[in-house]
Amino acid sequence: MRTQVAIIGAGPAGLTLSHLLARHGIDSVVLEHRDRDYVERRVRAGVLEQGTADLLRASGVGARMDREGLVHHGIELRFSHQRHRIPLSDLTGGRTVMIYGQQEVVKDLIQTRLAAGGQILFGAEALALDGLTSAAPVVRYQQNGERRELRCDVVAGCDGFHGVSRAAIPAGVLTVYDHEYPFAWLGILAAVPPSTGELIYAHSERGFALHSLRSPEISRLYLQCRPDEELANWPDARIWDELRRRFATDDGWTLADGPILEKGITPMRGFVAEPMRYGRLLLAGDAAHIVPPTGAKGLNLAVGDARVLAEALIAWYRSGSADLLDAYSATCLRRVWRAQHFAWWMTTMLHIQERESDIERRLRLAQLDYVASSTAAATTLAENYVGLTSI
Ligand code: RFL
Ligand code: PHB
Repeated sequence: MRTQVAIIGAGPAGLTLSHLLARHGIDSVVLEHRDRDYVERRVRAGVLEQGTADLLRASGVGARMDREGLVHHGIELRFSHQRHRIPLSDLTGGRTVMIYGQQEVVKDLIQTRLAAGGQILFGAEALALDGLTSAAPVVRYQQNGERRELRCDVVAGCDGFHGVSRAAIPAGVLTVYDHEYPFAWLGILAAVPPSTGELIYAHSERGFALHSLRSPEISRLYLQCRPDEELANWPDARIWDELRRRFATDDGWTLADGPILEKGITPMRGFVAEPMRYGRLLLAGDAAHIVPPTGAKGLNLAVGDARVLAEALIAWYRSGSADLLDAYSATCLRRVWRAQHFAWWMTTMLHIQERESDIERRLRLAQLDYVASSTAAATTLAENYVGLTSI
């Protein structure tokens, strides 16, 4: 089989890329290791930056998001039992975020691609990439127990952190920056109306907690835990009890509980591999970088990479100019490092560390107090959270 762009991975990066390319008549085949049901059910991110929502809308996949997604104009920071609203829209000239589950974005993109005759091969695992420094790369993959080849002009490695694409780059080419944060998030999806209209990022002496949501009936909550924590130690009652303690305020705010539909533990990591290109292989999304989820940036970076890569490939096919492709890695990395810093800043401001000193604890509270009371500091948070337009 032959295509113009071989895309490995049907996550947000790969699907967005395939969709944007198709709108400009560029042919791609998406290879996805998992089955369709699995990728459409995988619960992950929920916050779309204004620019991500705009891109989906402008490219014709935003209709259901606009019907079912929830537009938010602010978030709450909670610490020392007090609540502080960060008015995102007021601080950013009216920009907003959209609450819409990543798996809903994935569903919309898959449906649009298949309806347009696009090829997404589910259950197709890429095994090896060859000829990446030639003009005719080959992706070797396996589907239904059979080994096959996909020939192409370029390979887009959109296969997430554990995929084969980054691993196909010879040793010594990439510079890797990697940091494992000394904590994880225990996340739940619960069938209970959210106890809040806006997301709550809470810091308490027991650790971080986040109240997010998916719909008027479904809440999504997270709490900081140890990276080696086992779910078996967290029966539902303990989770709700711990969340209640971390969200406690002086004004008697209450957290409603309900049946837990899903729970999972996510380790937290900061990771960047540079450059995001090797010959005819271009990495996009989690294949090239991971951010801790506290900044709500991972999905947005994946979609951002896909946008930049689509523009570069469209220019290359149209005019033969490789200028944008040559600039691809540097263009993306500037935004990636901004997000990496923001995610680190939010994470260190909101989480507690084991064995931290009194001065570290007080410095964090001073930082939180500054963000809650200074327009300049709150604007820094707000413009990064909704997504910077200049980068
Ligand atoms: P994905 O979504 O991991 O998709 C990669 C796809 O590649 C497939 N694959 C292969 N296919 C074929 N052959 C192979 N050899 C393959 N190896 C892998 C996989 O099956 C998969 O389908 O990567 P992508 O597209 O780069 O998207 C990245 C995002 O998924 C990720 O950054 C976000 O989910 C991160 N994230 C958040 N991001 C946000 O912007 N806002 C948030 O609010 C947010 N919250 C989160 C998050 C991630 C979380 N977890 C679970 C890691 C909350 C959590 C809890
Ligand atoms: C989510 O709704 O899953 C979510 C929201 C905000 C974050 C991370 C995850 O920072």
